[in-house]
Amino acid sequence: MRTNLSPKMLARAIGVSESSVKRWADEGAIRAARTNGGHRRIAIAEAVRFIRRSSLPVIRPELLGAPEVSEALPSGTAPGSDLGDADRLHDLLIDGRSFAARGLILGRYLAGARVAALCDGPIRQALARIGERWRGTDDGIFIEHRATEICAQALAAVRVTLDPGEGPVAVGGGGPDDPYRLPSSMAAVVLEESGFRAVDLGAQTPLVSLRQGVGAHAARLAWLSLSAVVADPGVLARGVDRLARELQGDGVRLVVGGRARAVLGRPRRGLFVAESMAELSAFATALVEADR
Ligand code: B12
Repeated sequence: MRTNLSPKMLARAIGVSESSVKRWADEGAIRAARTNGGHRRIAIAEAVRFIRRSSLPVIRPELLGAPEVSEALPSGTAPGSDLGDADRLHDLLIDGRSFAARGLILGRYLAGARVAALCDGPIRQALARIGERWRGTDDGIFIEHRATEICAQALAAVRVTLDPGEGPVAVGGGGPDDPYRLPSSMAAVVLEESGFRAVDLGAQTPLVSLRQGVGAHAARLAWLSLSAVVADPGVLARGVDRLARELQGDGVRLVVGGRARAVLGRPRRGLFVAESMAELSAFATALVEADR
């Protein structure tokens, strides 16, 4: 993605006249800065925010610095045309077509889909199908690694377009001994879309390191993804309990999710156990709004 655009480039990308874009900028519908020479410049995060909110289709994604979108969605990014995305994404991931797979996700995002919906929908479903395909064999491990990397790239491409400004900080990661990297990076992008500045400590984060990260960044929210089946669920559950109590004492909310979240057993004080990225998004948005 580019860092900023002229009104002419944005106009051509979305198929409107340059004068319309200039008028929207002057009316404040699009925030634009001025160069030393007095020309309007629109930050890419602002252009993407405007495109998504206005539901305008992107006709020439390459002008936004996202040529992969035309590869995946040759007819443009019309909103609401997402039936069958999980199947398409699955096929692209199986074939290792990273450019088109990234384009599909980025295109849906530009068309206005919430990050959480993309994560809980096509990405989760496509990967679940990939997991079923080689259940009980080692044959598909390279495909699983490659598919994970492609989805991580797509999430990173979405993330560079988000600008949470001076929002509160959230810190999180995957559980200790947990190799799964996507759930935590999804949480980071979902939180950035909700207005948090997210610091992702990645897979295999010891609980004590998560605690340190929260302190170092004066975070308001912490997340933990538990995806792997662990050798000693009791140890993990007690560790999360202690973490939740400590964070609660500091006024920090802890959200835990992931396929293995059931190890935590009964509901615990100071802990929000969520099933999906949509729940995380709703929780985070409410916190940001309460802080305003
Ligand atoms: C990719 C993959 C791997 C890769 C991971 C690469 C990496 N660096 O990330 C590798 C090859 C390492 C791997 C290893 C193994 N895997 Co694996 N793997 C997968 C696969 C295909 C995708 C995982 C993934 O990233 N999914 C995408 C994520 C985002 O989806 P999700 O975890 O469901 O998360 C969603 C929600 O749970 C929620 N959520 C998650 N975290 C959080 C956090 C918060 C705060 C919130 C609010 C919500 C939330 O939101 C997400 C989006 O909706 C899954 C299939 C599947 N169903 O997911 C199998 C799968 C998980 N693996 C499985 C198995 C068996 C293994 C191995 C044992 C294989 C082996 N023979 O060694 C090892 C074990 C590793 C371990 N220590 O646990 C099984 C697990 C079965 C079970 N009993 O749970 C699965 C389900 C495949 C299957 N159908 O059999 N795997």
